[in-house]
Amino acid sequence: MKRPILIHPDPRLKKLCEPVAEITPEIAQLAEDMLETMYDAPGVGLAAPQIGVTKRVIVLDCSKEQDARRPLAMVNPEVVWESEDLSRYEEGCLSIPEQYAEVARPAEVRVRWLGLDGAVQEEQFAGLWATCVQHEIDHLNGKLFIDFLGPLKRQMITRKMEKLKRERARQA
Ligand code: K1U
Ligand code: ZN
Repeated sequence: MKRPILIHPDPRLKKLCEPVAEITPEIAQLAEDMLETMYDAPGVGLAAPQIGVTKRVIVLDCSKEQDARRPLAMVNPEVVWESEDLSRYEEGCLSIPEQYAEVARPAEVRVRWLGLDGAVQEEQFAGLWATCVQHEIDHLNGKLFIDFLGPLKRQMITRKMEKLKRERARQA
């Protein structure tokens, strides 16, 4: 089931999310809903707090070909290694529509997570996959890409989002 995506500013997007103690059918359903919501948006990643669930679950698929999808669902993901060299990428966020800004992050990261089968997995990511997985893990810690920007730029984007939310509320 597709779920509505929260728009910044929203207190649920600023919360430290709780670790998942056990992979239950509810967690598997949450991941499935998140993937459906992400593909529909469309986006390349989504974190549970973006649909109002403050649990440490993310999904991503940065594959380029539509017919070679690689959906990944990660429970309790953590970066266990990061490269010293940084890469800059123009980031977007489904909770901050139509706003983009360059963010510098480690170019490569190694991530450990729990799969939906309960097994621990580990993989090294580069390129957009590395940028996206770091962006999604930041969401689990209440951090948005605009938190990397200066206060003026951040405030300008926040005001635009407040206006967008007022307009959407009027249309509803
Ligand atoms: O977390 C999110 O809000 C999802 C976000 C992930 C992301 C994108 C770019 C850099 C870092 C993290 C998005 O998916 S924004 C939409 C987007 O990038 C996209 C949309 C359609 C096709 C390809 C990309
Ligand atoms: Zn985001």
